[in-house]
Amino acid sequence: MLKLLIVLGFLILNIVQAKLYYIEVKYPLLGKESPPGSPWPMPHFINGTSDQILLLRKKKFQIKTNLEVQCDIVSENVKHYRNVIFPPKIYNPQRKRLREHKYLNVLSINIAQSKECPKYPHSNMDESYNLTISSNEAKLNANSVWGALRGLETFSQLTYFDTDNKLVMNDSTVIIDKPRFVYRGLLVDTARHFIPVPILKKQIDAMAYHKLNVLHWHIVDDQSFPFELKTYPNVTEKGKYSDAHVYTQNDVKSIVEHARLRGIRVIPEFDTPGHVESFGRAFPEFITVCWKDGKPYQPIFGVQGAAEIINPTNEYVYPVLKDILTEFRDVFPDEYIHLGNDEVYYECWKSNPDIAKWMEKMNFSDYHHLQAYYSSKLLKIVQDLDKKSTVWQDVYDNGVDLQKGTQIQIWKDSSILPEHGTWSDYLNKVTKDGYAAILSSPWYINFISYGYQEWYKFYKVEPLANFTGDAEQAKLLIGGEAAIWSEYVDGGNLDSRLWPRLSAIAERLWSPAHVNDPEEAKFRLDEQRCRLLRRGIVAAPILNGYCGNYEYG
Ligand code: CP6
Repeated sequence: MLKLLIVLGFLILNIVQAKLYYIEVKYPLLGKESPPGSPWPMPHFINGTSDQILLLRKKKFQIKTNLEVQCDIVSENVKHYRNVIFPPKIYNPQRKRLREHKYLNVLSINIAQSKECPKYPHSNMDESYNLTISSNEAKLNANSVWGALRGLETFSQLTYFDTDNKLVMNDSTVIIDKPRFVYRGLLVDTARHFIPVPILKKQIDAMAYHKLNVLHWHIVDDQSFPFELKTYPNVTEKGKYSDAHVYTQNDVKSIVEHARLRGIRVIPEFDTPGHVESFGRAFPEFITVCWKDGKPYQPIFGVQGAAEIINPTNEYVYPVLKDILTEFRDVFPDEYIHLGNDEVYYECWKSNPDIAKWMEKMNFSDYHHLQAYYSSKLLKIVQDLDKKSTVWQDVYDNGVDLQKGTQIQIWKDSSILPEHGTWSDYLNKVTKDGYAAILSSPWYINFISYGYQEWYKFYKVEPLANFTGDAEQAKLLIGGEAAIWSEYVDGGNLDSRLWPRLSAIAERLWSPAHVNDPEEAKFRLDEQRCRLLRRGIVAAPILNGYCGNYEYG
């Protein structure tokens, strides 16, 4: 009897252990910590009430819309999300029949503005939506097509593969969602290293997976000028790294088009009067001659800390810049152009005796006046082109009088540049003066360190933590922008530098402020990382790197 009990006990123990082993090895992160199908970024409101599971079948599942006009933004995304939801590579359900199951056969998209197909995403598009999943039908309601796009993304994230490799979704989910900030951007720098067109397009897709909506294209800088200029082909000729490292205007248009379909604006930056070494190769006469020990010398980029900088007293500069900005206007449809105006080192201007004489004539006592003179002229050019400007904060810091519509991007912080104030101080000041501000300082994703995962730091940033203004003033903080300065980045390592670190920032900018616990977020972020792998983005690992039935590479 005792023997029998021992044998039985041993058997039971074995079975339990085997079961535990199965759970641990096959699904180490599923279960309580990481509900499959959890969305990223977290919606404003989400409520799941059922353990019931719905099955989706590629041949039967339909996406319907109420649109009364042809709208490529919607039809293109219905197609795109079908491919995302039913990836050909891994959709291989076992034929095993479940006795009790329900199917989800339809997603009905209802867009309130059913007669409108907007052409381009813009600064105040309505991205709100709500989504209800119930047996047989899922409903996605939005005011505009932009909300429909964001809702389609969330819908796609609610699907997952169950243990039998069947594509499923939990029944009875309700989501009400809207962005916290209207401006959710990424700066890519294609001047330090060129990034091939297909890789940029892939990043645009990945941005849409995170509901990001602005691509700030820092297209030219000191190191190279990869933008095809038709009015001054010599600038591209002398400024490019090689023939292969040029974005033709058709390339640019195809990128803008790709972004448009994903609800992403493309804001180009033509950074002057500093950061112009590559531009200056075709126009050496526009570059300030610096003086040292009573002698003129042309600054050589990077030598003795010198940087080439445009000479604002040369009146021939402005018509050329106007032509170039006109070309920018013609290929970039967004309402904003970024004028840079950062890191203007006055030393060279100060050393030049001709500039000193000119300043005397103009009654300028301070070199801030010279930058103000230059910046105002460029702001006027952009205004005359019917565009609005974004500038780096330096323009504001130097006291330039700016039109109220101008957006100011905050990039300085005492933690990286000890001589400066904190980003919160700058935010307080800029918005107090009535300007719209975009926060970038805490989100340089090109910086890497060792010993901890940087996404925690990016995630924990609370843009309004030290905000001193009232609610009206807070509205002027329109959002944030991560930056991937590309001194050490090109198409080869961009995926894993951007993702999933940028995912953390995307949640900060979309989700309510109270969604800020990294210990909760890490499981969802790990899921999101697996989702990115399945979608062809080689994102870096967060937890143990295990992604169920999916292997990367
Ligand atoms: N390039 C350009 C850069 C930076 C800026 N402009 C930059 C400098 C220092 C830090 C981060 C970015 N690499 N054109 C300033 C906006 Cl810490």
